[in-house]
Amino acid sequence: MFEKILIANRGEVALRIQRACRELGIKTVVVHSEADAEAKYVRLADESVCIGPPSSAQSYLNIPAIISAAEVTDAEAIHPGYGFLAENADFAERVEQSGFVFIGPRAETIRLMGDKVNAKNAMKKAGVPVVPGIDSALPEDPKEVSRVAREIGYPVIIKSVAGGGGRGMRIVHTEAALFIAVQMTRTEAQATFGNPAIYMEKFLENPRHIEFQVLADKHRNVVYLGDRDCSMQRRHQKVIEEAPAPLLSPRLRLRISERCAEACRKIGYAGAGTFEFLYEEGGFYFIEMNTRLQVEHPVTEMITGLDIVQLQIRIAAGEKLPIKQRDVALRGHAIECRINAEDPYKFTPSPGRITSLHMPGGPGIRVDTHAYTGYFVPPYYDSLLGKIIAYGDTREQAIARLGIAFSETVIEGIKTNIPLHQELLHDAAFLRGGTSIHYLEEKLAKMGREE
Ligand code: MV4
Repeated sequence: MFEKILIANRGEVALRIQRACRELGIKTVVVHSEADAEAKYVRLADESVCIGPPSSAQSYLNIPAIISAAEVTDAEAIHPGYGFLAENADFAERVEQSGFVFIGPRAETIRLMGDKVNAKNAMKKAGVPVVPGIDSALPEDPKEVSRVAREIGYPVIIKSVAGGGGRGMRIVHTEAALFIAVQMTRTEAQATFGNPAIYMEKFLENPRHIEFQVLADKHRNVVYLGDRDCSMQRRHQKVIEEAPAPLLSPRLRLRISERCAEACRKIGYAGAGTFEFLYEEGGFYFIEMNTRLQVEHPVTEMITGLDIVQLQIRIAAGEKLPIKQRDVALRGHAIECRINAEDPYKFTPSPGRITSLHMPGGPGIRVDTHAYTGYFVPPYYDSLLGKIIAYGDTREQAIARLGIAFSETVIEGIKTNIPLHQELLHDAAFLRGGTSIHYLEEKLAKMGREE
């Protein structure tokens, strides 16, 4: 096992990774920007290195500075967390070339999944159901493009090959709108990702977002840890996630899980991974694979009793998975509410000093946050302050516990989205479960809170 790990991230996930290291007896180094010098996880780490000014580009995305920090502190491995450099294949490659272990899949795997057309083709070949569409980037010839669109059938969606996570997409309903949309998406793809390649899929009008968590070691052992429903979102920012996905047939869950595990074996996947699907009318359609730890990993930890971050570290160290599939039991229900420092109605960021903070506790409640009374939320980064996660024997119990948790929670000095969560906990459609990816935006529009 490693003696020392460098954490190349900030905020609640830096603290989460630190807790996993501590339990494994591993020393921690955190890198931080000038804006995060006072952060709790920086003080709690065994060592810390300031790697640059507040802007992410000059700190958390500064590859040479992070590798130098690993060198001077004699760390053996680097955990990238989520966001920032977590899915940057060049970073993973440079970490390994510098003699450190990257805690995540091989650079080659990250690169494969970063190309969304290659990822889809690899999954299709491995028996995972994918969204209908073309299996290569779109050609230049407008006649060919309109032939492809007719073949798929309108509405279609045009996406960037190098995109993902909802950036650089366009829905097209008619042939008349096709060429302009293709041109605009290409231009945007070039500007945003430095790669003009785009592809086309059938547009699914009212799906749910359901993802499957897997863990694979470097010895071809794979386990699946069930699914999560992340449909409650606004502008591609998830708000609530839960495991297992409500109202899903156990047979279908098992079938898709096994396909995902088989795909991992086929591509030699190693590490924690998430298969993202759209689910519509009883069918699953793969869209993307995430090759990192996800923000919402705690709901899976709560229903499996496993520590995904510790397992990531053990896999990176070359250990065999300590569990077989038959040892994995999904029990109960877990729901995570993301707490953001933002206006609950306008969604504008709300940085500043937290003058008072009380977090909930009690049966079935887990709080992952780096915030504390007196903490200054810097304006430079994502507004995620932490997560409140509730576990229950049933979905109803998890929801009831979330209600109690919010009644205990106090965050003063900044605005948070807690009022939105409290409203959603009483929403009839949420209580039924199984709402689509459009539900929250439509609800907000009806309440007159958007546009
Ligand atoms: C789609 C889609 C409908 N049909 N693909 C958005 C994020 C990126 N990961 C894929 N996304 C979508 N792809 C087809 N063929 C609808 C979305 C989508 C979405 C997906 C998951 C969660 C939230 C979403 C919000 C808007 C659109």
